[in-house]
Amino acid sequence: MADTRRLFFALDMPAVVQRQIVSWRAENFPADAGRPVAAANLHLTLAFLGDVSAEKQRALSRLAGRIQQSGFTLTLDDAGLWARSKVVWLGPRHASLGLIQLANMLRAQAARNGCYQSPQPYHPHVTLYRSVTQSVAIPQPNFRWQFKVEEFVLYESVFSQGRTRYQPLERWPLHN
Ligand code: 2AM
Repeated sequence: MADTRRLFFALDMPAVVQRQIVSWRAENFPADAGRPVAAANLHLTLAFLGDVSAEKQRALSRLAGRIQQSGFTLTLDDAGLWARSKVVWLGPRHASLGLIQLANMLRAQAARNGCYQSPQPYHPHVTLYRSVTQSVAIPQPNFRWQFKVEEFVLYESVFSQGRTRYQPLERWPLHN
């Protein structure tokens, strides 16, 4: 679409956790399990906005800046397969209240500004593989990655030269 950008709000992951996830993935899945998400692209989406005009981006960005919320701890201790969307994911077994509140706020602001929001409940997750092969088995989640979330980020999804890259556009702190 002309003059729009594909945007989403998400949580960044510390580079050290991205690396640990990628080595766990290499040790626990066969090479042909699916299309692995690049380490630098591992993130947890809060609200997907779709293709957004500059004007709508400004409005959503202003609203995001008004959010007053405390930081929280994110724990990734679960993994699963969504067979229909052919995705292998990591996520929290129990999402913290802070995470759910932040995602709900951003999703509500997006919906009020005309960004379609799926009626499906919010399932916080980090996509690990796309286009998974039918037979992929999910290993026991024998991991527990945990980190403090102190900001959230507006990303643009940029597709060029056959690759998708997530470009951070703006960041907002969560308060202590
Ligand atoms: P996914 O990893 O589960 O595919 C950038 O594409 C981010 O936005 C990804 O985290 C992706 O989630 C999410 N996303 C893409 N399309 C979406 C949609 N229609 N609804 C919700 N999230 C979406």
